[in-house]
Amino acid sequence: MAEIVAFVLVPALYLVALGAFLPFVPVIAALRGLALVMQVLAGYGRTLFGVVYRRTPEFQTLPPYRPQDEQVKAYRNYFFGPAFRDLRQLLTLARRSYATTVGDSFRAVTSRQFVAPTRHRALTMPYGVALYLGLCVGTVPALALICLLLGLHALVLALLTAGARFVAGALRTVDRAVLWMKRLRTGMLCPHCFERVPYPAYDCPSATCRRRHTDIRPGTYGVFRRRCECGGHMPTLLMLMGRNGRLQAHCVYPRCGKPMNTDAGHMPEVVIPLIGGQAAGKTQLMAAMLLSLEHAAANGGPAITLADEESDANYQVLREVLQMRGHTRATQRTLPRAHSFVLGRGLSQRLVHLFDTAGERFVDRDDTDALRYARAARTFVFVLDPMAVKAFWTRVEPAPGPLMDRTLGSTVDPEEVFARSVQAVAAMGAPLGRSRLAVAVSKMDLLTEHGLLPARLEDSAATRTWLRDVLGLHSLVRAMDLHFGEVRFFHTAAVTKEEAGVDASVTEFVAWCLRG
Ligand SMILES: Nc1nc2c(ncn2[C@@H]2O[C@H](COP(=O)(O)OP(=O)(O)OP(=O)(O)O)[C@@H](O)[C@H]2O)c(=O)[nH]1
Ligand SMILES: [Zn+2]
Ligand SMILES: [Zn+2]
Repeated sequence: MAEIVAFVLVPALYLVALGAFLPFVPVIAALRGLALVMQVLAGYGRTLFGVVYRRTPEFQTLPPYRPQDEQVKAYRNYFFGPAFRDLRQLLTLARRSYATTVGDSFRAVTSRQFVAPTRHRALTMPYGVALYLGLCVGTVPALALICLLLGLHALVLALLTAGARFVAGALRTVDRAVLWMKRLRTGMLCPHCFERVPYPAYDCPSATCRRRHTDIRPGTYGVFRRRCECGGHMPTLLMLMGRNGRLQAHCVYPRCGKPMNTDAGHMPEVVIPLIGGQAAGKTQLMAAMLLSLEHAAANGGPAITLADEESDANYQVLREVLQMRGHTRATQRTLPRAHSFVLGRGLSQRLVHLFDTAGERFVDRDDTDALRYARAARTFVFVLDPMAVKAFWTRVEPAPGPLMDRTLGSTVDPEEVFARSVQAVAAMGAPLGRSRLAVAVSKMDLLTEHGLLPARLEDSAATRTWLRDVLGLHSLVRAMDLHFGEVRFFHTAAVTKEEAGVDASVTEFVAWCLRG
């Protein structure tokens, strides 16, 4: 009887039970398959969150972009490197997570239903087979879904990267257009090395950092602003710097690197070199020009602010000298420093660089190539000391008396200085034919004092005639007309008058130089 039960009834009942279980197999398999898909998806979600947000070590498979490893010590913009790194990490980790989830699921079924079941194997094995079936079926849509999500991630990333690059490019173009409009297409002038700086370098604004950023424009290190290694933020464009948020600009040339004017790049620049022999009166004339502009500003004219501390300090010394009627120190023969000032307000603001060149420079041939800045100039000033012309002492009527102090005059022949400087400046590629020349006949107060000036010397034509006919400077005047597009003659007395400020001759001269 026992045999009948064991070998006939039980197997028969088991087969009937299996038959009854069979319709449930697809349901169980489908549910297990679905559960696997959900498990894989949850794993992907965790990986994505970890890679993109938490960024803890277990979610890092590639070395990060660190500012200290960069050429420029700043954090990269997410879409210029880090985003692609994230995608690659996500790919690696999502693959690992998928393999782990699927593997673990199979292993769990094997151990719970086949190797170490809690009930009789006859009961667990059919269930285990159904689960296997579900897992096998589930791996396919799970994998497809992960691939789809990764593909979507890559697509969104590609679009955003393209967008970020486009915005950066557009901002650079707009910035360039703004510079173009400010006539700074070829860059700004460095008042130390006199090179044109296409785009200045800027120091990080945080007081404890001061790392230098050579090219802050939108790109790898930020679209609208960049983050320095120290964590401080800085704008990426000149036009994004507010009036009070202007950063200190620096020259980009390695042998210079000195600070430029803070206003550099924010307004058009005007370069006016003062050319003339030693002691012709360039320094004093420049001081008088600045003082005259200052007086004009005080009386409702365009506002003037000295553009940097050095210009300001130099000018204070000059002003005192001028007011004491003392004598300016001979310009030191290091490269001349521009006296830079901002003239006007709002949109009409201009950064004016007056270059007072050391007199010897035009006599010493080797030195003339230091006049690089003259390339940027469209208005030149030639300071002509009549006392440096030999004919002055013999041909002027009435003849200069013994009271006239000859030591006040320059000893360098103006014709020679003019010829040399024109040659040097033209060799540097300055378009003299399209430039204007203001000839300032200096020290006129001394001549007036000694009654050596003709009564009518008001306008340019009269001064020209005087130079030509009385001082015999025919060839010099002709050479000026030949080389320059426009030439105008002024007589200047770079002296102050108690109440009226600077002599009127300087006011008129300055107005012409800064016109246009
Ligand atoms: N009275 C009078 N003196 C002047 C005038 N301009 C210059 N001087 C004097 O002439 C001398 C030379 O003037 P500077 O302005 O130093 O000449 P500079 O051309 O700058 O000379 P360097 O610096 O050597 O290139 C100084 O003693 C000035 O005081 C002027 O308009 N009137
Ligand atoms: Zn420089
Ligand atoms: Zn910093």
